[in-house]
Amino acid sequence: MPLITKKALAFAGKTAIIDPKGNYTYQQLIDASTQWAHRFLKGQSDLNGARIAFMVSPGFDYVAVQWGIWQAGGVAVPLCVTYPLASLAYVLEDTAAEQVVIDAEFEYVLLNYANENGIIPHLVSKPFLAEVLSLPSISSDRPAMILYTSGTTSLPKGVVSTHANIDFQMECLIQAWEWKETDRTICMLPLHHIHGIINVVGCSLSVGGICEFIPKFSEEAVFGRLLSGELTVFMAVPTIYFKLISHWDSFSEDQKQFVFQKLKAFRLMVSGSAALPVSVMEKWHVISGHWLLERYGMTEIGMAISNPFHGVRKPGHVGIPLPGVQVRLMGDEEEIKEDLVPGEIQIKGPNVFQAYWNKAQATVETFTEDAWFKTGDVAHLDQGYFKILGRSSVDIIKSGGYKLSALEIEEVIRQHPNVADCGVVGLADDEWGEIVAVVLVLTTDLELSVLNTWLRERLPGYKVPRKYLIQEELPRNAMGKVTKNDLKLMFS
Ligand code: MLC
Ligand code: AMP
Repeated sequence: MPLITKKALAFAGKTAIIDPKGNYTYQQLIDASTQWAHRFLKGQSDLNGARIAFMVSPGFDYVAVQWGIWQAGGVAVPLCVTYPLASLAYVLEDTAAEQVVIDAEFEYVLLNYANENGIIPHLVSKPFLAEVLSLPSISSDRPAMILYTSGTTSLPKGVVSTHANIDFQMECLIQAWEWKETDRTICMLPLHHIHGIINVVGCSLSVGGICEFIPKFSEEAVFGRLLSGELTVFMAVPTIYFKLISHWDSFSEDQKQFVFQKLKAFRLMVSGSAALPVSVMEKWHVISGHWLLERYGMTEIGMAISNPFHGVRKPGHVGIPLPGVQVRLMGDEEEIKEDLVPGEIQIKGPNVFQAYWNKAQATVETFTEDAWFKTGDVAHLDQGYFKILGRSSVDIIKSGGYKLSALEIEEVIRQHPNVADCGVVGLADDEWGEIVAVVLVLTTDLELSVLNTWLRERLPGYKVPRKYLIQEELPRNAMGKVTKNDLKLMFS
């Protein structure tokens, strides 16, 4: 039985969640999730690891469904609420989801597909009242969640985390960042990735705090809540800080003073999921009086490295290993111990995921022989602090905090009948970290707006290229391989 649902009992009468539909206590969360568990079980005693997908807007219903799946012994598969059907279908097929929960606003996207493909749909809009019976006892080594992440393979891989992984990932942040029952935070991040799921919602509800949700990020909505004087913790990706800073630039001097007073009162402000530019960290300090706490993580491992809650938060550095997480830097032959020598970050500990779903070979390949997880991120040490220098694969792009695979995007683009070949790269960008760009070789003329619309039906918006360049051919090296660095240069 997951720690989080057990802990919730201790805070039963307290407010847990505030979302656009209302305020909800921990008791309501427990009751609703118990109902969902029975709805999934349909009289069985245990789901025994069946995958239950859900396309539910961030808020009370999302958490109730997630806890319901866990209480019933299922594996939670959260779906991105902005995915086109093709991307949703990939996840549903790959996990062989048996049941899917669909929020009212997404019925038009998914209900027909579920019915046609033998997946039992549950509509959030249809109330359900079950007789409350006993629920299975779930050991912590059982799989709890599958999140999809893009990597060096073309199609996204499902990352299977156990209950023990998730509990540890939350516990180590609660300890390191001193989460408290009195904390109140806001979630505007998508809930198909760990940043929102573990760091924001999971930690907040594990300590009996209040988690507010806004359905979609906007600078106005987030500033509105930041200035309420009610929040204590704020976590976001660098792109969000960049956007908030741009918005703040338009404020009057009096408004800026007011903003400073309100933000200064926060207990903690965190940035992660992509490199935090030093300029953003410094400007946010002017705006709020806070040195943002930058940390480093990954879907497969939760958080691994963090600047200290107390102590120096070093700009441009991601900090020191979190409690209980082992981190090493590996060179070509041996572990690197000296400062300023680059190596791959490798991780060991109870935070590390169990396996890639149905990909035994990829799972084996991502671990060293002595069982360290290979992140593919390159860093060096600088007086005890890790500094991320880049990634070992040029095909991985981070845009707006999302990890994208150039290979996946290329494969989709190549399916267009007018495209002979293409090469996708990430270009450095102040706001998004990187933006997706593509060099196209066409068979016949093609309106780029037509291609863009075609791609939006097949890829989520954040994977669709922002820059296009048409060329006669792609640059290749002596081995005939497309040289991505030359592709990048074409855009400069
Ligand atoms: C959107 N736009 C982009 C873009 N995404 N432009 C360039 N690159 C991108 N990636 C453009 C759209 O075309 C549109 O422009 C405008 O921005 C608004 O689009 P939107 O879809 O409404 O975007 P918005 O809601 O503003 O999204 C920005 C965001 C979002 C930063 C809130 O990207 C986000 O939620 N990112 C967080 C992802 C996350 O949680 N990652 C964590 C992964 S876990 P126009 O011109 O059409 O209006 C992980 C591990 C760890 O990484 O360590 O945490
Ligand atoms: P994801 O696979 O979506 O979980 O993304 C994980 C990747 O995000 C890591 O492998 C890093 O490349 C990147 N990342 C996360 N946090 C940071 C950070 N603070 N600085 C630089 N890169 C980061």
